[in-house]
Formats: sequence, C-alpha cells, structure tokens
Amino acid sequence: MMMESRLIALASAALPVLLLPGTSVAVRVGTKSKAADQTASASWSQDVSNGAFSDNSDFFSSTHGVFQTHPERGPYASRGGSGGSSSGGRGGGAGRNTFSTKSKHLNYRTSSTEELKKNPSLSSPEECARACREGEPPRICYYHFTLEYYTVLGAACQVCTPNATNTVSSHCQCVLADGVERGILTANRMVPGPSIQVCEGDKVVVDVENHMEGMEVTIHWHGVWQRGTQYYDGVPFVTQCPIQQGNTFRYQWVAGNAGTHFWHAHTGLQKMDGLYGSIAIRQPPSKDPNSNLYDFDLTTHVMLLSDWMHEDAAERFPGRLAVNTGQDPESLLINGKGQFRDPNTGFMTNTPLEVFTMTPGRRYRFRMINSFASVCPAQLTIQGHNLTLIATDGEPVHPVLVSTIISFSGERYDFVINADQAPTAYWIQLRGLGECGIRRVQQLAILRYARGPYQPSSNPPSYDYGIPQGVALNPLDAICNNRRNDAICINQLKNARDIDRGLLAERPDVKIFLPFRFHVYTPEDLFSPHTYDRHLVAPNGDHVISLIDEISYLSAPSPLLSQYDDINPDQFCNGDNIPPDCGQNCMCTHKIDIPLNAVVEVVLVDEVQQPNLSHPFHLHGYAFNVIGIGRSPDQNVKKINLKHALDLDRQGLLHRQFNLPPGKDTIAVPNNGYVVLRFRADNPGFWLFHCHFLFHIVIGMNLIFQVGSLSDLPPVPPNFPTCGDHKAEISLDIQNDYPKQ
Ligand SMILES: [Cu+2]
Repeated sequence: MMMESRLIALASAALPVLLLPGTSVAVRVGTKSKAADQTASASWSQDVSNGAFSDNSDFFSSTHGVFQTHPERGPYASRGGSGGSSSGGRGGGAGRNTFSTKSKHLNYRTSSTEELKKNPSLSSPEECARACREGEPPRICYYHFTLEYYTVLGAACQVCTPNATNTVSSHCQCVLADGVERGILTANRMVPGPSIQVCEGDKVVVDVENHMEGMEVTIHWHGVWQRGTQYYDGVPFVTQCPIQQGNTFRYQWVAGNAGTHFWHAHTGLQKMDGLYGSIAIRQPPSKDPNSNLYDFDLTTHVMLLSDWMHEDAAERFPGRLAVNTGQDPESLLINGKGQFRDPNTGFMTNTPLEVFTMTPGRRYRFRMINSFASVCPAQLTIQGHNLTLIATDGEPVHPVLVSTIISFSGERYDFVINADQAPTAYWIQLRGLGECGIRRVQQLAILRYARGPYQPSSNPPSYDYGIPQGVALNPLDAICNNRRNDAICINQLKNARDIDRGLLAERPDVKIFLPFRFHVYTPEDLFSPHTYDRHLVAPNGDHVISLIDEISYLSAPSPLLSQYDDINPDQFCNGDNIPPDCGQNCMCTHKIDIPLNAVVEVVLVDEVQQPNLSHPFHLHGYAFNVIGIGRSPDQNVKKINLKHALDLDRQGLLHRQFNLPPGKDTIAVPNNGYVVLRFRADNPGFWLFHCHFLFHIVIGMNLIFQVGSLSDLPPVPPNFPTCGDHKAEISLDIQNDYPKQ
C-alpha cells in the first residue's frame, strides 16, 4: 500500500514523470535524435577515429558510454587544463551544482574529489574508461566510494531522474530500482555502485569511505587475482580487518587479469542491499582471441543482473516461520533498473527499464555479471537474437552459439550479439529459476536498434510464456557427459588460452575431496540455554548451518594475512585435524594448507541433495580449470556422497576431460552431483573458497586455502589496520580502580 501511494505522489507532483520504458529518452531527443542514435555506433574500443568523443550534445541517455558524459559537469570538474576555477568560467550550470549551494556540507562531501585534485599522476574514472591499445603506458585509476544508508525513491527523485548506467558517479542521486520504496546501502548513491572500467595493467586505487552508521564493511574485487596485492582482496578477518564506520580504507591493486568482473561487499548481508558494481578490465584487441567476433565493446553494454528484496536482507536472517519465510527475492534488476508487479494488487510500477542500443549491421560484446545473492539461478534470453558466448569469468573460450544463458551467483558471461535483425526493439527477459520459480520473479530490459522504436511491438514476455528457448548454456539437469542438441554444459566449453601442461597430467600433486551439506538442528538442541549457535531458517522451516567436509567456517578474531601470530592455533582446523568433541556442528576456521606451485585438484561433492539447489563455489586469487561436471553413473545410487565419490574416483569413473578445459573462478555444483576442478597454486596467500550464496556464506559454507608459507608473502603494508579481541585481566582492586572524588 505504501508503495502505491508513493508512486502516485511521484506521478502527480511537479516531479520528473516516470515514463514508460524508453519513452523518457525519446522525449529528450528532439533535434538531437540523430546524435543520440549514433552514439551506439561510436565505438571507442576498436574504431575510435569516427568521432565518438566529439558529440557535444548537452544531454546523455542510457545509450551513451561513460565518456559521453560531460567532464566539466562532473565531480572531477576542476581537473585538467582549466585548472581549479572551472566553476567561474565555464558556464554556470555545472559550477552551481557543485560549489554554489548555501548548505554547509559534512567534509566527506568533497573527499571524493580531493585526491584527484591533489595528485596529478592519477587518472579519473572517466579517463580510465578508454580504448586499450598495445604499447600505451598504464594509468593509475582513482575511485572514491562513499558508503551510506540510503533510500530508493528518496527526495533526490524530486530533483532529477537518473539515466546513465555503468558510470562511476551519477549526476543524479535518485535511486529508482524497481519503483518500490525501501531503505538500501549505496556507494556514491547509485545502484549498482560505481563501475570500474580500466585497461589490463592499470593500477586501480579505491578509497572506500564508510559512513554506514554502526556498520563495518570490506569490498571484494571478484575475479581480480590480487597477485602481489593479497592484502587488498577484501575478505574480513582473512585479508584485512573490516573498515570501521567513519574510516577510509585504500585498496590498491593492479588490473592484472582482463575480463568481466565485479565488486561487492564481503561483509554480512550488505551485498544484497545494494553494495555491488561492475568491473571491466579490457585488453588491446590483439590480446583477445575473440576480438575478431565483435565490432564494439561499449561501457554501456555491461549487463549487471541482481536479485532484489523489498526490505533489508537482514530481515530474512536467520529467517522467519510465518510471514516472508525463506530468503528468496521479491524482484530482479538489470543494471539497477526494473519494474515490479505487486502480486496482491496487480499494480505495476512504471519505473524505466534498462535499454541497450545497437546500430544495425554491427556486432556488440556484452558483459553479463550475475550479482545475485540468493540461491536462484538466473536465465537470460533476448528476443530474436542468438548469443555467441566468448568468455566466462574473464577467461576466453572458443565461441559457441546459444539462445539462453543460465547463470549462478558470482558467474560472468561475455557474449556477442549481431545486430542483423529487423531494426526495431526487442525484449530482454531475465527469469529467476529454482526457488524463484515459486514467486515467478522476472525482470525485463530492452534491446533496440538505433533509429528504431524504443518499445517492442510485441507484448512483454511473462514468466510462464517467455521468449522461445533453443540451446541453453549451463542446463540445470547437468547431464554433461555427452554432447546434446538442446544445451551446452560448462565443462563442454573449450578454453581459448594455452593451458599449463602440469594441470593436464593424470595425477595432480594434491587432491582434495570436499563434500558439503547442511546440518539440521532440532529446536531442542539449537535453543538449549547458554548456547548461541548461528543458524538459518530455510524456506521449509529447517534450522540449518553449512558444513564443508563436516566443518562450519568460523571467522578468526584477526586477519590471518596480516596478524597470523595473534591467532590461537587451536582456532584452525580441517578434515584431517578436527578438534576433539567438535560435534556435528563443528565450528572453527577451516584452513587447508597447499604447497606453493602445487597442482591442486578439488572434487566438490554435493551432499545437500536438495532438488533445485546447485551451489556455486568461488575461488579467490585464481581462475581454475573445470575438468569435470557430473552425477553418479550408477543408477542404483540415488544420492551421491563422499564415500561414493571416492569409489567412483578409484574406479576411474569420475568424469574428467583434459581437452582444453575452460577457465573459471565460480562454478555451480549440480545438485546430487560433483565438480572436478584444478589450478596451479602459484599465487601465495590466504584465499577464500566458498559457496557464493550470501545466506550460505554467513552460516559457514567457506574455507581458506593457505598457499605457501608466511615467508612467501609480501610484507604487511605500513600502518595496516589491526583488530582483535580485547580481554584484559580483570582487576580485583576495586578501591583503586574507582577514583574518589
Ligand atoms: Cu551454498
């Protein structure tokens, strides 16, 4: 009800009217329509000579790239040739917005621009989002994230309507999301947060300034290997202490491995409330084995998919029994945009949908990021267009043609769309599968051809009557041992890069079987006096924790990487060293030691065996090769478990294939199945390996690989923050402790 009245207010007051998808752009276009329509063809990746940057139109739409925004209007206004006084001489609008307001602002208002003004060797985000050319010197790209509690449909929406996506800072602080009011967490008052778009080899510096009252945070750069910069991987109590409220932590890392990645909060449940954004690390075309397959790689063609609740994620943890049970989202977003139909009233919000624009006859690289937090797989289909898959998790593959992509939390898929259809507008449909099928959550976006209509002529696809599907990538049934006509499995993709031969040898140096499951508490056990065991209330009402190899991961009180000696060795455990009497809910800091440079094989075995639930495991610090995906070939085995997987391996029946196994850093383990992956442990450090479902992380579905010894690590950065328990001796001298007046 609140949602409905709020929207009526928006539409009736003297506010920017939220138009139907696409029409807001049309309204703005007027005489500039030609310029607007041509921007999609303004490549900057391979064809920058055709004037992409010379479009001086005084507006921009979501079809424009980052650098079509106007630097003199942005927060970085005073940099560059015009010096610090640009607000005086450059036409009033911009200057007024930035400097001439009457309010006194908290000092963190301008902290985002200070460092750039002060340090001329830094490049702004806009300067770094550029075409990458061989032989050009790397840049140092500076970003500032201000993290806050914020609101969807707040009063900022009375001032302006946001229309740029995949940018670093929005000129409009209004967050629309799916048009339903709620409290959120934001970086720079945007959802998704700032986009980091750089060239391979650049250095990325991000100052994370935490102004979330009473909250601590870390940011993880998902997919970035952090070679030599282990301290900036952003895992709380593994690589750093969480950033306290009011503090700024400076992350600095080299964009060493190209590809489509993303960043997100790695603390608590903050990711699901809005703390995520895209990362694109581009390469010179000569370095991408698939660069001949596309003409454009636009900053605006990043497609970040997220699931969305209409309340704080913490409202669902540990979880409820009666109202809003489970942890499934109400809605989905595409680049932070979408619409929502209230299932009770049938009322539909009228917020703008995301629009991607292509010029007829050209081929476009899209960078899709699954930033879901819940357990739902995401299915993306585009009306009338096939998708040529060219990379996953940043690693190139031999191109394959599919018509729909099923992805899991943490995965990325890059694909090419050929704009060879009738030049009109098409629906993009994103469906939540698995548990999300109960609520039938979906979201739409629009793919349009420049100069064509903004709105598809066909009715929007519904959850049950969707866009026709042909070949699916990543089928949920995980029947992956043989070629099939209707689907391509991840282990059937072919790596487009050379593979370390050691990884293809029959025997790895280290083989690790990791079965995982839930432990189900009885209420009597869980709620016995003086015990406070963490738990999740699953949708079926079970109270569970996660176990990997019979251990539920518990954070250490200090980071292993920077304060190893402060941690009691008894805190650590693993399958070979389970503490005595650890119980069925054994909780400790699960750490597996791996010699530096060893070839490691990990076999993940799903003992959860819940239909509709496949857990995606993400490895920090590396990409691994997917050697095998499967289910038991033994028809008599209804449920796989560790013992059965070991038997299969002994008989040589675990599916492995060594012909160009694809590289990835996140892989879903089919339910009641297994995954075999390998990597060479050549990046020393403490690397988290975990299920990427947010609510499984917080109940312990994690472990740490310690690769190498402490002496293999670079020194702790100077003045690195520390943390830990404070348990001073209890003084018995009350008289002296309490000063007399
Ligand atoms: Cu999981």
